[in-house]
Amino acid sequence: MIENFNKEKCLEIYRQLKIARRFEEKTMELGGQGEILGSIHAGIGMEAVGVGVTLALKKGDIALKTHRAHGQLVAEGVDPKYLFAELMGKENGYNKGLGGSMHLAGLSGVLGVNVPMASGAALAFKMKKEPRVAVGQYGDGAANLGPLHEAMNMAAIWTLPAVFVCENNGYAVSTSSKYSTLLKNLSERAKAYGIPGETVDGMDVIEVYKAASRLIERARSGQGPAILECKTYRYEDHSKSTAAQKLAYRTNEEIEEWRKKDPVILWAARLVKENVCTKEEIAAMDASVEKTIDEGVEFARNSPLPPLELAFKYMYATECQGIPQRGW
Ligand SMILES: Cc1ncc(C[n+]2csc(CCOP(=O)(O)OP(=O)(O)O)c2C)c(N)n1
Ligand SMILES: [Mg+2]
Repeated sequence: MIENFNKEKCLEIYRQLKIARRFEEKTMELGGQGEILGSIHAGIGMEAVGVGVTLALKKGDIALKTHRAHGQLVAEGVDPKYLFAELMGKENGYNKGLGGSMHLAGLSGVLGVNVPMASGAALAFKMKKEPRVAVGQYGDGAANLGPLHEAMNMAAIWTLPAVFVCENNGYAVSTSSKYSTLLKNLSERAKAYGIPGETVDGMDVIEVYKAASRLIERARSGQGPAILECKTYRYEDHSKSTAAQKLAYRTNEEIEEWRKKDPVILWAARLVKENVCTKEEIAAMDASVEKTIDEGVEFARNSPLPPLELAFKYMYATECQGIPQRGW
């Protein structure tokens, strides 16, 4: 038993961390082979944040995620096979292959909008008197965008049921947060809105879960929003398109230090050390995750590409010179 989690739940948390990790690693591999076109932002190393937040949500709550959240979606229970199909541009994908990586449900490729969207959703929950909470996630780079502050302030003055989760991985593309803020902890900004702000070890799934569930339940009980900053790290370069940077803007020592805190490896080690499960049970879970990933890739590979007409079907504009009539 760790926290209030029995053995089954502890293993399920391990499955979520591991499948998030393997989904992203496989996605990068497929991208490198040219099987996934376009850019991919991998969150390898950051799994404890998405999984910890997911654990803290109740049915009906929503998490508006960043461009780096494939792993979190898989941990939430999204089927990897349809997600792989979407990333490969196949018709069986969640958006019929038309959206790709940055247009998945609950994800946005536009920085900082997740916080205004979360405040908007939280306002709707409050007006409808629904006991739901909206989580808005953002990075250390996005933390400096204007709309984010406006939306946090409005959430504060209207006591909205929202929690803002800052995934501080220390970099925005290749710019260290040392150059974009003078603050040690970005959660200190909460003071400016008159709301609570906390910083936790974002490599520890239980630390993230404990703080997130406390703040989410606080928001649900009508006490308003809060900021939760999770200090974390991404192992890969910013994206597939910037992989040529080869992490040159970091030191090897820094990378090594963070790898020692690997959230997937540490959780497995803790489960074994605290006699929650055996090494063999961890290995069996790894094999089961691998099977799900392999089957998902095969499903996506064997899925058809969407027909050409579909490219025009879901467009809002129905008339445009030179382009055939289209619409819903
Ligand atoms: C409004 C907006 N400006 C710029 C970009 C280009 N862009 C995409 S990700 C990124 C860096 C984001 O850094 P951070 O918020 O720390 O998130 P991370 O990528 O580290 O997860 C930038 C500048 C964008 N997508 N949206
Ligand atoms: Mg960042």
